Amino acid sequence: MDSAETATATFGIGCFWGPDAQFGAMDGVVRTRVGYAGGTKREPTYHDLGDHTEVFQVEFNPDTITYRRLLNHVFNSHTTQNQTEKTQYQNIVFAATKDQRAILDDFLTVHGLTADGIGTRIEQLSRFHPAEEYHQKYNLRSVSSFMDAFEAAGYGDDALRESPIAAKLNGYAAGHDVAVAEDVSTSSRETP
Ligand code: MHO
Repeated sequence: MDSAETATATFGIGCFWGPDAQFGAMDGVVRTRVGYAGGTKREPTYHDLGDHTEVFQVEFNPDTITYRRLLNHVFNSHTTQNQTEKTQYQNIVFAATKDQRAILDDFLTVHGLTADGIGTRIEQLSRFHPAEEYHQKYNLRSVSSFMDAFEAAGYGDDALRESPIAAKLNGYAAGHDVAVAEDVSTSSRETP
């Protein structure tokens, strides 16, 4: 799959390790990344986050899963009324484009919610700062046989983070159902 055919969505619903795996396992989610967003600090790091929040980013195939479906999962995966004071773990739903914002506004309306009436922050994404390599595909990293295989195949840190297969295996390692397509042998070969 070519990146040009995918769209990208970014959300914060607490520690980013969990949703990285949960959303990575979903049909239509092609790539995942975790990082920091929502603040203004220039070069946030895990130990020096400033005003940023832990977020996850999914690159998805809109023919298989829509932004609206992703919103559905996001709103089922957090409580809109209880916002934590800790900026690091706040719930934030980002819109990256005008189209996403229109879908988000409609989603809220359909569910009887308003941006001002919920604790969840509803914001325009300005910049996504990728997190350190050891936070990417966190669950996958604890399975040494998988990591050994990626290393043997020549994957570096960036390639692992951007790998569609690693996103699925990360979900699998966290215990999520990962659909295995029957036509897997005919899909294009992934190279790091
Ligand atoms: N420090 C917590 C959360 C990590 S998450 C990347 C833990 O060890 O579970 O914020």
